[in-house]
Amino acid sequence: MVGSAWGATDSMSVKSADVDVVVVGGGGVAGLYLLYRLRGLGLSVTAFEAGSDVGGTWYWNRYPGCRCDVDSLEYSYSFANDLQQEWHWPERYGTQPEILKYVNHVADRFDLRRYIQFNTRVTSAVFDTNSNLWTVTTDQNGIIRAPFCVMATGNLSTPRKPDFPGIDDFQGEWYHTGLWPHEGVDLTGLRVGIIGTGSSGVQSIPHIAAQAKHLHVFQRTANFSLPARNEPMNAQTELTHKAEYPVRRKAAYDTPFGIAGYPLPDKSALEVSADERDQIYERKWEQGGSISFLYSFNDLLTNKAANDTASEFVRQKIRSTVKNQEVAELLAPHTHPMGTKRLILDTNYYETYNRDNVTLVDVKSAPIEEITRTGLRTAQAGYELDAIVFATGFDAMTGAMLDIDIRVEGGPSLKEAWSAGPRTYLGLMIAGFPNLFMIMGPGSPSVKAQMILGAEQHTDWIAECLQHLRSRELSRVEATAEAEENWVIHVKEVADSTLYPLANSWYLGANIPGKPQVFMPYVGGFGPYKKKCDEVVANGYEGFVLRR
Ligand code: N01
Repeated sequence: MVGSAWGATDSMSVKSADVDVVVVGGGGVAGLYLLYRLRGLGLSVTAFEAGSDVGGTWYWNRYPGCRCDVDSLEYSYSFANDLQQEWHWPERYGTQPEILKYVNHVADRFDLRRYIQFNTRVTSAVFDTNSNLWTVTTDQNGIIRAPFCVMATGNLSTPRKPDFPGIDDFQGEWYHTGLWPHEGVDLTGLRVGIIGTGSSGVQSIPHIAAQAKHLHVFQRTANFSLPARNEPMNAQTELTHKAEYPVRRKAAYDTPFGIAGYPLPDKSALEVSADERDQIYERKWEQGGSISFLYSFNDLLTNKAANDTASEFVRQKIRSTVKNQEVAELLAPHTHPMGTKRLILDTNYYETYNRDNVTLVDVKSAPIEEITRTGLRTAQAGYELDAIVFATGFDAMTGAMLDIDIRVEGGPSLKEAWSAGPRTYLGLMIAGFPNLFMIMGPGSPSVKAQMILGAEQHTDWIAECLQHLRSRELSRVEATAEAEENWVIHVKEVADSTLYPLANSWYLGANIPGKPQVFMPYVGGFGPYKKKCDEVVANGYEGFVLRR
């Protein structure tokens, strides 16, 4: 028994706690900062991590070409100035190995590994209202009790397992991009098929094409992808950025996506002439990056006619890059407005279709029917393959939490509470589940903001909340049903005022058969969201009940 904070006095009912806080998903970028912050408050913490080491998403996603789509100088922790000044990012966008190296460095530098139990998956978390304790059980037969539990389980951490008929009979090797073998995969000289053209597929396709004897890309829905324009880190850019770090990090909190340095547009795409519009798009296209392109005008995500101009610009770029116009037309997206599914950043994606060893197969018109012993068969033809890569995505935002049996004794499980879709207050807590926090849960900006900044903001909020409780000898915090209901309505209203719901995206849960379709991220902007979180605290934790 530790109970350094809540178990310390007789007046508290939590004396049998093993630790103050259990963190589920301790090895990811959020989990590590939680450990740093909570240990800094003098709280005892144990974290569980399914992976054998730190890294979270960057530990699991090791497919060829994997890199971040946010500039590396931005996609990094802001909590320690020494760290951000000393770390050198070699390229504009961090590669997966580079980011993993960075996360490992952070874990070592702040001595965080000692609090993490690796290779351990949490299977259940049950709250007992009498003792005020979460009992957390793991697949290693571990049981630990703590008054508080934080889910840092990640938004894109539950790979969508391929369930194609016949997969077990396939005689070649198959891989999922989100569970890529650590030792790497040599596809040299092989006949490879890849299913899926989201970010993971688009990033890996040029790399796999360079190795494979032949690559068949099985595309169901074409996506919008923009050039990343990756390059070696420019020394002057790095110097200036680092000098401005304190100002930029502060400013980022007040921006729509948690990233500073992009002036907000003040014009509609429909306010300017077609020539001027194309010049602006052209400039952004050359600069690379998704936020910059989305900031071409102020209404690309809210006005369909405005968005049509940007969507068509990208389609034209595809037509002018891909030599075979039938292939170009298949690659040109028509199913959703640009930006309403996660915009992809690529390097040489469309150019790859000009290679002789790459064939695009439309599996919308002729769906994949089965995996065979020697390849796969669509409704139209059979394909002989030595290896299949599934870039089929994730059960996003709720998958990891719903894989755990979370419940309050005598009450409904989380699965039951979320049977019609996730419901949260601020994406931080859930009514009916006391002392259970989430990092970037549904209803928070989460995947629509720079995720490391999002993790820091949520962690800071939780840490301050715990400190507030401890200083007042309180032991329980819970979101009210009313605050949750109002927030759920607000999140939906905000989403409905944009074009996002027009896409069948994983933001909506549309990629998982049977998943309730609820728009999950908060798209009102990171700035307004943070302001709301701060106001809630300033108003005495408005919408929460705090008690002994
Ligand atoms: O997954 P996805 P992802 N038959 O869901 C197809 C982040 N990320 O791993 O659209 C045929 O986007 C599916 O087709 P459709 C980023 O936030 C970031 O690529 O459902 N096809 C789709 O094409 C991203 O958005 C980075 O019709 C099937 C694809 O599989 C998120 O992770 C890098 C199918 C899945 O695309 C997820 O990206 C990588 C079937 N039965 C990922 N089932 C960076 O930082 C599914 N598909 C750059």
